Amino acid sequence: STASRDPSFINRMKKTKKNVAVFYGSQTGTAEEFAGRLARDCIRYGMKGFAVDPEECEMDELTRMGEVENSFALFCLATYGEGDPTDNAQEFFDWLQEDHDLSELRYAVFGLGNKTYEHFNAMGIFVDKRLEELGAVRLCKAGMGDDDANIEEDFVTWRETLWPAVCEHFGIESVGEEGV
Ligand code: FMN
Repeated sequence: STASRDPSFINRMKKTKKNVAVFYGSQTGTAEEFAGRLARDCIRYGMKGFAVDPEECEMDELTRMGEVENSFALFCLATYGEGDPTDNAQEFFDWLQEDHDLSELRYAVFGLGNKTYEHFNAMGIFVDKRLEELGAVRLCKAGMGDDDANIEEDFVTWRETLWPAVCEHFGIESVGEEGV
């Protein structure tokens, strides 16, 4: 019931002065929820983020991230089936099989999975590695959430490594945070 959105996330970043795009590959909502929390975190560091469904935007624009100052992308990506992407990340997964110049992209990945599956976090691992191969700059080590144990705790722990790395990379003084 919503009007279709401009598929250009770069336009959206420019128009709304946002610099952090948080993409999620989610089937049952966990990755989407984490993405929303990361987007909201940004304000603490004087940045503006928004959560985006990769299926609803033109992922080819990852090659043009340099058009938005101090921009970066975060990816919360669940794995399903035989180590497959979620339905909404399938096209993005296919796009990553091709060659692209991602040298303007800075990124970090949090994978969502479950250790009882053979292909634990395959999607998160693949995207983290592939983006780097395509020239993107990794801001921090990928997080590997395991919902067989405590995925909330895995997420919170990873987030505590993400923001200091982001602040260091962009020379941001953290606002009201201890020990960062
Ligand atoms: N996790 C993995 O690491 N590898 C898998 O192959 C995998 N397959 C799954 C298949 C099914 C049917 C279900 C229900 C879960 C699977 N998981 C797997 C775990 C999910 O990735 C994990 O529960 C994740 O938190 C789901 O995120 P979402 O709520 O955003 O969809």
